[in-house]
Amino acid sequence: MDILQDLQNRGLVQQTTDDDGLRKHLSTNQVTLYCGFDPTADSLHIGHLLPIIMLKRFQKAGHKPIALIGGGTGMIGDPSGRSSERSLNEAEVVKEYSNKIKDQLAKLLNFDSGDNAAVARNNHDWLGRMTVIDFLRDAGKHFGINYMLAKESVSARIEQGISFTEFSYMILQSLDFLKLYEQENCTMQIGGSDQWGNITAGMELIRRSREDAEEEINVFGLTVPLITKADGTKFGKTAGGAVWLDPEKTSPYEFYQFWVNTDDRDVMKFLRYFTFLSADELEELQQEVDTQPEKRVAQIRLAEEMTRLVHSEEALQQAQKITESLFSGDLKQLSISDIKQGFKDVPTYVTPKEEFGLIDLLVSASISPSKRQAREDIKNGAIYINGERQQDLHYVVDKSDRIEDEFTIIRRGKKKYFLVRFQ
Ligand code: 485
Repeated sequence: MDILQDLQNRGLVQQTTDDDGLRKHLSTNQVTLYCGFDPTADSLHIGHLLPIIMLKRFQKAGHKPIALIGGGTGMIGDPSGRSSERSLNEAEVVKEYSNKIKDQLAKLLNFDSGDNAAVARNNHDWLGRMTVIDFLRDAGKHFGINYMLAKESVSARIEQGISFTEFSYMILQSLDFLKLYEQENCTMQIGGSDQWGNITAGMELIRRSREDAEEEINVFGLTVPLITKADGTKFGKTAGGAVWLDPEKTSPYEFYQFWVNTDDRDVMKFLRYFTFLSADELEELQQEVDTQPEKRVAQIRLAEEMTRLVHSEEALQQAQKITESLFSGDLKQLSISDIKQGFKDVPTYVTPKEEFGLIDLLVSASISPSKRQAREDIKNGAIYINGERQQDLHYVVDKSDRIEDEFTIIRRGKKKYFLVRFQ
């Protein structure tokens, strides 16, 4: 099956500029394609994952991906999909973000795998050197104002207002496509559906600026769909905010849990979108969802595939160990690093006290609603300190109960965990 058909079957193609032309182009050439990432934060997030995996899919099919870091465009700000003007970051900040994002992309894409190894480029290398005269003479002349005003990224902002800076952004992204076309024979750009206008503007610039060259110009654009969820909430957001690819910002355990929590109605779609599982494997998982959804076999498989892909096999195993220990209440097998990951979002009570009577602690930390209830909880055997049941009403929580001299884990009932942090 050809790659485009596989992508279409998976529901991964929102739009292409020419389906038949692209299918032919991909079947007769090793195609160099690119996707751009602007360094607007110190990490990529889960919203970037689909285009990255898309690059990988093309690479697996023998084509050559370029990951473009927007060191130059990140200084300007893409208005696409945004209802208000962005605030600008300092040059050093953009540079620092660029380096971090480049390292993340290097981890995810094979930067050294033979003849179709992925490469990274940074558009600051050419945009940063361009003079304003060249910009206006060579690029600006090819862009009609009416054409630019008609682009969704601009027209959607007319009422609210848009600076000349963001208005001009599409010309910069177009210059990138032209540059990569001329220097690396890059003939295809991919991105999310908000990038359609910028991608087609680039194709237009390539055609216009190569008019005299009398070559046949075969360039293409492809966008991936916006990911929607059955419950209507936004994909990639949790109570704790965005799901980042940087393990320091979103731990592998949290990342794993994010996927495990996928709705039954979404899980097959996400497996098709994000994993490389075959049609047969997908079919088997579909059976699981249909016949015994409570086992969450598909969700667990999704979480495994994604955690392994973005982090590592070791990180996956750690995430699974934490998940099992928290579920069974057996905390003894957890290391300090496990505990820090697993308990990051658990309600935490901070106290300067050296020691605390258990009943008082349960009430002060809002673990039990009242002293009376706290006594009941202890007597009933519902209270666990660091995984061990404590039924002594007069128990005093002190230094000896602290893990790493810092915190104590209290559990009430089967699954409610709390942290007490001593300062
Ligand atoms: O030549 C290019 C220079 C910069 C870019 C693309 C080509 C970046 C692009 N303008 C952009 O803003 N992309 C977003 C980003 O960087 O966060 C997101 C898109 C999303 C998807 C993702 O990047 O909003 O649809 O393309 C990879």
